[in-house]
Amino acid sequence: MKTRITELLGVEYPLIQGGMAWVAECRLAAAVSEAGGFGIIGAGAAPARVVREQIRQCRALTDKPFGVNIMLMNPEADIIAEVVAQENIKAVTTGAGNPGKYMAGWKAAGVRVIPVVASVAMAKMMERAGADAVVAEGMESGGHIGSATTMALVPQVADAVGIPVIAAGGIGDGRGFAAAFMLGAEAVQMGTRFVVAKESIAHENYKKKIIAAKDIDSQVTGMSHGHPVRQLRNQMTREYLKKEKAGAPFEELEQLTMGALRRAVMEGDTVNGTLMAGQIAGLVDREQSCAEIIREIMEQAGKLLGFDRM
Ligand code: TUI
Repeated sequence: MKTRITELLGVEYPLIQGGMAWVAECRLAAAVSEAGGFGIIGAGAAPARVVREQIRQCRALTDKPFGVNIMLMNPEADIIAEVVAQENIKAVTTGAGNPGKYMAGWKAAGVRVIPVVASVAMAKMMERAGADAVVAEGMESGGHIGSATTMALVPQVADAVGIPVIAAGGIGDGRGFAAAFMLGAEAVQMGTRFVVAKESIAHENYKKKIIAAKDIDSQVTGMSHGHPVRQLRNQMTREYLKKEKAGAPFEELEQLTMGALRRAVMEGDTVNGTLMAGQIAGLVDREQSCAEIIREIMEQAGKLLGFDRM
């Protein structure tokens, strides 16, 4: 299936894997790219040295194109931005901030730039700054979110910019894929469904929680201090939200979440860890290989959108 995004990224399918901190390391990214999607290494909070190693390991696992996501609150974001330019990466996506200051360097190095945005204003600003595409990410997503839903955000961003739009947030199967295209998207980005992929290194306990999750099992913490994060409800979120409601200072709340994503992903701490996941977790019901996930989604979407072969 051809869209401006498959052309831009040199991939078979317009299906991108989210740059999830800790989860999106080289094995997941390589498996998604091998299956015809666009795999992404999520730099998250990792130091630049680790990101470079991950890129090189990914290259050893696949000769297909893949990308890197830079979480702009990473203290080493400036160095990681350089690493991406040096390592001849096909495309970079960014999250949790404005990548404007890196744009010229990436463009000069031939890296495609795809900022994740949560508003029309940010999408327009990124287009003016030279972005090749944007990911319009709705608040159904896991992790750090904006306030607009995917259903409302995607068509408004698609109308506001001329560059291609990738929809994210609440998409977990071929129906979500097809719906995103109806809204004007030319690709989708999925995170939660890939957390439970066979090739995902997320701890078994984390995967089980996503598989067991129902539609309304996620909660948003940190709204009061401007860093809303969607995750599955557990003892930590209950405690956090109780404290947040009582007006606890940011520093006290931060104590609860320090290192908590790593504890969830790597150690399987489902009680005090941060189990980032989107609202679509309720739809995700089993562990499959990336190839199976992508084949299933493209078949279902193909039928709905009226393509024989996607
Ligand atoms: O970045 C994400 N999702 C993330 S990042 C992350 S790591 C983290 N861990 C703990 C607390 C906070 C973060 C986990 N999930 N998605 C992309 C995204 N970007 N969503 C929303 C935004 C965004 C928000 C504001 C993009 C730009 C923006 O602009 C602000 C500005 O600087 O103008």
